[in-house]
Amino acid sequence: MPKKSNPKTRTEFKKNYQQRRRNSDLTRKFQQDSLDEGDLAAGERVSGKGEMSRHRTVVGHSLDSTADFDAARDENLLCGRVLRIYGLQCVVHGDNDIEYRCAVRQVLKSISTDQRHVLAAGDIVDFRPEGADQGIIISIHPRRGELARTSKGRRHVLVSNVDQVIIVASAAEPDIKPHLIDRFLVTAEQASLEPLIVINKIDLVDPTEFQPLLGVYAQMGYRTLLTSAARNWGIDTLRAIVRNRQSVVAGQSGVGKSSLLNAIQDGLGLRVQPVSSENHKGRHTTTTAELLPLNEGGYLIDTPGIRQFELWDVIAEEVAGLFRDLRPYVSHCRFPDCTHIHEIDCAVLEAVADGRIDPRRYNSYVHLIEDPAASF
Ligand SMILES: Nc1nc2c(ncn2[C@@H]2O[C@H](COP(=O)(O)OP(=O)(O)OP(=O)(O)O)[C@@H](O)[C@H]2O)c(=O)[nH]1
Ligand SMILES: [Mg+2]
Ligand SMILES: [Zn+2]
Repeated sequence: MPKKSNPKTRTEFKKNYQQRRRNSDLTRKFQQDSLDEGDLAAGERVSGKGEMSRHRTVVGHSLDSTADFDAARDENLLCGRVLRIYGLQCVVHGDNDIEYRCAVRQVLKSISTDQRHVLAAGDIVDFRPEGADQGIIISIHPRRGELARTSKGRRHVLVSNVDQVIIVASAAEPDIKPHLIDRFLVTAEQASLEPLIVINKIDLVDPTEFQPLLGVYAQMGYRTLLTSAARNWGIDTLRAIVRNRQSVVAGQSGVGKSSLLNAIQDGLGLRVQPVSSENHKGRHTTTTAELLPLNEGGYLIDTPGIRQFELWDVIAEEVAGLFRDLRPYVSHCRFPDCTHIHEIDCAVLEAVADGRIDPRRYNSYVHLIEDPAASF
């Protein structure tokens, strides 16, 4: 868990302070706050009660100036990560390893207009604990990457601060579907998430069967791993990969995601069921995310809706650029709007013809363009 990185600093109230409180543009607010901090003369310190009342304290990248002022007097602020959200409440995993049920400070809520909720699972927040296990969220740290989808013109952040996505497929039962792996890869590329391709249930097949497929992915720079949750193969490696990172688990039903989670840490996969049924009461069932804290540090996310995140918000013209192996060729086609399917002088088609692009991967691309909503 990253510690709160920004020390408390004092800075002058802005003349237009009252107007700024009504500002609803999150990004602009972030920029303004960081500008304020930049304006600070080094070592500036103010003392005396009269002076105090005319200064405020900036904690991290707080979204609300009055909260900053309160925070100046609050020695007990804690930092933590939002595990899940339900209604107007959320559960925060504090740096002290205690889980707090938190409400979002009223003024913070009013800032949110473009998002359904000002908070997302995965957010790192400063909060004021109340009692043993409750608290009020005061500020949200800037996000480092987010998994979001746009519906009806609104961008909804499903989970923030994700480091990597673990794409789970199974060698058999159900049979491997490389097209589905490719779809997950496209989404991972679009969200700039580092993927890991896991082929589970390797105990059911001859592993050498999968070398050619995995070779193609490895050549593109993707990490791959063969596992068997049933036999405990590859689990130590997987555990090391997820340690101290925030990972989303993606993959078709039945491939063994929950089994892998349980192999990494006893009871982890089992925890998924009851908690996601809590989320089912909410209105946005398909888009709620939940972080599962790992004993050795880090978080896993295995939540319906998140694990089937294929192809949100991807536009056809962008798809070729999101295929790592097609990307180097797309700018060499004769037509700038080439779809790489039927055009003449298409650099992608030429690369397929002379074996520089794997034909199966190219097929995935064509399927994806022709049937973006294909179900598996
Ligand atoms: N032979 C074998 N079976 C496995 C392995 N991993 C999981 N299974 C079995 O595959 C079935 C599905 O496993 P789950 O872990 O529930 O799969 P899941 O991906 O979580 O499925 P959903 O929750 O529906 O998305 C169960 O019957 C498991 O016992 C494995 O490595 N080898
Ligand atoms: Mg499961
Ligand atoms: Zn082309």
